[in-house]
Amino acid sequence: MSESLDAGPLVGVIMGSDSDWPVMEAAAAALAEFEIPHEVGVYSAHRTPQRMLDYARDAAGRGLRVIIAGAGGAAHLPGMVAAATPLPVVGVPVPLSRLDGLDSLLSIVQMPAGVPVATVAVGGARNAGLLAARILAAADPALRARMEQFQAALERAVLEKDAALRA
Ligand code: RP5
Repeated sequence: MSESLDAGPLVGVIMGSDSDWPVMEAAAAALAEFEIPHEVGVYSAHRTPQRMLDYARDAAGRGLRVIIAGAGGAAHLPGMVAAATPLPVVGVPVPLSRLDGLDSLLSIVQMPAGVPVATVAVGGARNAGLLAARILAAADPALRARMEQFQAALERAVLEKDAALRA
């Protein structure tokens, strides 16, 4: 992106437990594809509530522009972080072995009016990273151009598969 490479992180990728990382790493990978500086960390709404609040309250002042928060089960992290920061928060419902992530999804998506969390699909961490990239791209023409190239590549891939099926 157009910002200098030694800039601090613009996106925080946080999760309620290190056990969420196998899902959440796709968000970090998407940000890396677009060369967006980001940081990762574990902040539990239930086990480290004060640390979570400190992170949310300090995030904007540290230069972060978007927070991606993933959690599973009683997934309160994205909503609590959204309550304590003015930054856009993207929520990722992490699927656990019981209930297939439906509990995570409903815990994250059903926010009260005034406290939005942009919730992606269950396990949709890659889309969370791409959404964060789009949010940043709204004010960054170079990043927006890269996103348009990415979308064009998606379209080409579908057309090639269509052509292969028809051949
Ligand atoms: C949630 O509890 C975490 O986000 C994780 O998805 C789930 C289980 O955490 P661990 O018991 O694996 O640490 O808060």
